[in-house]
This record gives sequence, structure tokens and C-alpha cells, in this order.
Amino acid sequence: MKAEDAWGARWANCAHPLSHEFMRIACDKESLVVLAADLPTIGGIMQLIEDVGDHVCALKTHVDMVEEFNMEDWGRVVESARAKGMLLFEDRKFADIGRVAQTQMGGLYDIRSWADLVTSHSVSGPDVVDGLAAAWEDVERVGGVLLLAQMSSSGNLLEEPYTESTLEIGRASPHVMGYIGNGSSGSELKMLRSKVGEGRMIWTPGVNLSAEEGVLGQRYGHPAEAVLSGSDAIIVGSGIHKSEDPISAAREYASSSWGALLER
Ligand code: 5BU
Repeated sequence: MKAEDAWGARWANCAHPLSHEFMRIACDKESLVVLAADLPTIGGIMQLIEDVGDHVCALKTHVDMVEEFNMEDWGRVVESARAKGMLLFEDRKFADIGRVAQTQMGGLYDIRSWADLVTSHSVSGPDVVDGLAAAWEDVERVGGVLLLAQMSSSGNLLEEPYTESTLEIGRASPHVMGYIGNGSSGSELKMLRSKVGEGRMIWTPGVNLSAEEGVLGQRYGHPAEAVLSGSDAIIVGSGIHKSEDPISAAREYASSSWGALLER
């Protein structure tokens, strides 16, 4: 299916090149799944990519949870994700002043050199986004930022006025590809979508086909409901990597999210 037909107004109105890249991949794979590869070893992540990479559009990582991290082995992860046609997305949740965020994009993990997308809090103000963009510029790469407008964890402090200020920061920067929304709540997502409009993506963690509650305060909603409420990508971790059959699970999340997009 052609991306502009599947995505409609979103395709026409999103300006960030990586949003189009994502929408194209989603159409190729008939899936809106972003895989949260929350595993502690490089071998485990490699195996997961091998197993489910054909059904997911992006690999979301937390590099700082990987034991014995080194750039050489990480390069293999990056390579195999790219070979499977996935975007690389480091869920770093930056939150410092711009200059420090720019420096943190380098360092041991050198996120700027391989990540296409990163998450950032907006709590420190708009300059954090400029710092992240400057870091990609330093290595002559283009990247996109997803600002946390909502979270899925219970009792989080990202209330409506904070969400609105976050959207203001996002509107002012071409580097902000979109926002993280709370996938566990259709009503919160509809509200967020109505404020965001068509020009930015909303990606949502907090989705699971079977569970309603995760460990330590994680909340879950149904992936199809999230997409129907305005989410453009469902971020799925344990629903896939903790499943007894990750391949079938990835297929189910793919078809549930893709079906909901076509319905939308
Ligand atoms: P789960 O296993 O599907 O619950 O994993 C969810 C992932 O999404 C995990 O990597 C979190 O770091 C990430 N996440 C989240 O769960 N909720 C949020 O509000 C944000 C990120 Br932001």
C-alpha cells in the first residue's frame, strides 16, 4: 500500500524526514510496532532482531542497561537492525541543559553516531533540543527528537499544563519529530492528538494485548485502541520479548496496529 494512502493527513503534514521514513517502513512491513529491546546482553538483542525484525519498524534501546557494552559489539547490533530495515531509537530521556545534552550524545555510547531518534524530557526548556540537534550536526547526521508529552507510568507528574508547554517547545523546533504519549489511555491520547494536530507523530509505550498492569507501576492499554485514538507507533517491550513465542507475538502486534491504522 502507498504510504500517503495509509497515512493520509499525517503523511501530508509531518515535516520531519524521519517521520516519512518511519511511515514508509510501516507500510512495507504492515506494522506500527517499535520494539523495546529491554535486554541486558548484546547476544539477546541480536537474537531478538533476528527473530522479529521483519515485523517491527524501529529498535528502541536503553544502551545503558547493556552489560559489557562496547562500541565494536554494538556496531553489530546497529548493522543487523539496519539490515532488517529498522530505525534506531535510543530512549535516553535526556533532561539536562543544552550543552550537556550535546556532550552526552557522544561519550561512551556515542548515541549521535548511530541513533536516528532519541527521547527527551522538556523539563529543562527548549535548549535541550538544540543541544541534541547540534550533536547530530557534529557528526553530519540527521536525527529526530521525541519529547515526552505524557508517560505511561502511574502517578507520573506530566500533567496537562506540562503537556501543553511541551507541545509549544515541539512546535518551535524542526528537530522535534513528535511526542511520546500515554498508550494506556485512549482518552489521554485523543486529547493529546487534538492538541498536536496532524504535523507531528505520537508514539506510545504502555501497550499490551493481554496485560492491564505491568510491574512497578507500568499501565497498559490495547494497541488498536491506542492507534485509533491517535497513536502512530506502538512501543512494545515485554509483550514481545517476554512472550513464549516472540515471533507470533510480534506478528499479532503488527496486524493489530496496522489494522487499526487502516481503520483510522
Ligand atoms: P514494556 O515492557 O512494553 O512495558 O516496555 C515499555 C518500554 O517503553 C520500556 O522500554 C520503557 O522504558 C519505555 N517507556 C514506557 O514504558 N513508558 C513511558 O512513559 C516512556 C517510555 Br517515555
